[in-house]
Amino acid sequence: MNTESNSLVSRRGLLRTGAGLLLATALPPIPGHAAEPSEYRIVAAPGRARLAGAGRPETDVWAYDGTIPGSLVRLRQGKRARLVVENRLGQDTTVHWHGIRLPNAMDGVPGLTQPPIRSGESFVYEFTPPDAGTFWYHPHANSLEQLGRGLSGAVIVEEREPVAVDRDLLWFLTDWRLTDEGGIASGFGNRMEAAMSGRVGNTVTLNGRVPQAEAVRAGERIRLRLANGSLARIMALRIEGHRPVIVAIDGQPCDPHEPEGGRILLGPAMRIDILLDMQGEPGRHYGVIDDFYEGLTYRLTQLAYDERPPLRAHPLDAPADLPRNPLPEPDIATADHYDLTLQGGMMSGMGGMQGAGMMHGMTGMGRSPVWAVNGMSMTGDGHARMEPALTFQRGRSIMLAMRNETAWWHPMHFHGHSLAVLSRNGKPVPHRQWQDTVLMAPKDVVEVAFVADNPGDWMLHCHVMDHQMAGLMTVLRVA
Ligand SMILES: [Cu+2]
Repeated sequence: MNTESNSLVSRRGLLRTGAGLLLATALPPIPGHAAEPSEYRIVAAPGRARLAGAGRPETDVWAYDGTIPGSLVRLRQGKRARLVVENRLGQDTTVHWHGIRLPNAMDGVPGLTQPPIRSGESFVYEFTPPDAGTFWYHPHANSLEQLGRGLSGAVIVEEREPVAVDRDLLWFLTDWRLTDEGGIASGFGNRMEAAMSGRVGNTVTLNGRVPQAEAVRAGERIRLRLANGSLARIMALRIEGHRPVIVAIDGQPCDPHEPEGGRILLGPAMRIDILLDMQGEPGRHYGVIDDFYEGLTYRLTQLAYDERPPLRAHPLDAPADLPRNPLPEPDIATADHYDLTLQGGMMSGMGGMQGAGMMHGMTGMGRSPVWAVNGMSMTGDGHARMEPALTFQRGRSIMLAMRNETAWWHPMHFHGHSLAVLSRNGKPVPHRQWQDTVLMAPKDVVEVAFVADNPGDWMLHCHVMDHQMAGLMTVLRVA
């Protein structure tokens, strides 16, 4: 099998799905020109998209390069990237390159790491991605509305050597709350939702369309990159008749393993790469089911086998392991220990935010807080004068115990680092899992560790956007 030509084919296929590239100047990697940076020009502007398919009304969206999701940004591990973002939104924005370990000044948090990009202006992001994997990009300004109106896209950082699969697919999943007329429902920042599960919508798109089916062939091995770009919707995906193998979480390779109970749990902002050997029967269809919310099970899409005989008699023999990224291993024995406690929300048993000691450290703009981290509430998107909740000594190994004292799920995202997930509720977490977004169930206690090797002030926040805006956010400093 010629994996290089396969990966080139899928690269073109992926670029085609990000069509409408009038404004994008995506330069595909050129062999033999290693010194050339990967260069993109990305324009954030209002646009229109046919999310629900033919026969359904178009939706007014805000988009990167006029497409939902935005242009696929394809970078190479260890190779300099230059990303020019032009703002034509009519309001401030920034871009956060979610999960990529980059210099603080390139992290895209307005006030904290850069001035906001004013409408009509541009900002140049330049960094060298150290890790291969599946990442994404989105605004960190007026985040709830800008993300909720469509500003998001995937970043794929290619491994130095191609991975042995027949096809490399991306499913970028986005949840929308659409009106009957096809518009995006207003009411961003509803206080009741902010205190509960956040703005969960009514329409899920896959690569910008309400999905029908994914055409597959028996016998092929697919690397499927799942990314959840939703504001609040958590997903638990099952693939009928198949046994997916998780090979990477949040871009970081793990020991290949089947998901617990066959359900792939994917919180907002999380990415999971799976290897899928297509062992179904030619001509048959198999559902991909999301059953996270009780009573709200739906079929996301289906795998539609064509009639051709299997590509190969037995599943591909190549190992499922992806090459590891150069993450620094924390030294658990000598690590500095810290606690982060998530508080607030409805049914917290504390009368919402009336609990003792809450809100004393409130900073932020506008909205009053509903949530807190270690008794402090930082609301909004990030801004100047945020005092760090914790300060880590640069180069030290850090052990962080995160406690969810609330009655709600929270995908907790830390910028600028990947976290080794050690234990959950006292039980060791297997398969060497590293994450930048750790999904915490109600009352979960999760221990993570990392080396504080990236200097700067970094956001740590919930990626349910309503929760972030309403106070579930803080700053951690590496100095
Ligand atoms: Cu949350």
